[in-house]
Amino acid sequence: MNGTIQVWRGDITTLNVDAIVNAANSSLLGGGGVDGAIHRAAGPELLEACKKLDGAKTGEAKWTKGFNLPSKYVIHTVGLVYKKGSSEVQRQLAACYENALEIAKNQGIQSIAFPAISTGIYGYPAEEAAEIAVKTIKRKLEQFPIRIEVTLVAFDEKTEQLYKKNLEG
Ligand code: AR6
Repeated sequence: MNGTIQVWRGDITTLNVDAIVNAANSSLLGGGGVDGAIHRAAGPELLEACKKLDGAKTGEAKWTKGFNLPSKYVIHTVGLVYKKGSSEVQRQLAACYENALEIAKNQGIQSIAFPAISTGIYGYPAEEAAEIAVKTIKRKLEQFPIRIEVTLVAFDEKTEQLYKKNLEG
């Protein structure tokens, strides 16, 4: 694996990394949850930059600068609204992590922090989402051309424990 994966609990908007990932919706024009927190902390210039992105589909990722955030970039990815029994959901959630890391590779980003995409308002079960996040990031880092430090940001203790369990296993 070319890089490291660590777990950190707290507010992603405070992290001093090259890029933080935003769990956005397809409009890429802001919302609640971590999306709202990122827009508040980055300031109004972020919304202006997002307006130029022309939205994104589920699983896609697009980037902007971080403006007033400590991080240089924000990588906006669109999670999925969880549907029980859909075989698409695992693939779509994995695509969020893969496409965000693809941008990191192309932009020469050396440190990136992810929130637990889709596990809030979009309702993806935390256990399964943590497993997919860890598996997908590990697989992607096997082929990564440069070293990258990945931080999995947990906003609550349950998510923190799930990440730790999956990283050990
Ligand atoms: N730092 C880190 N993690 C956070 C923060 C924060 N400041 N705030 C919330 N989380 P959610 P989704 C966690 O709902 O499920 C928005 O309206 C939260 O505890 O933010 O992908 C968008 O515009 C949870 O674990 O995103 C979309 O419409 C995780 O971040 C929709 O919500 C994701 O929760 C996306 O829903």
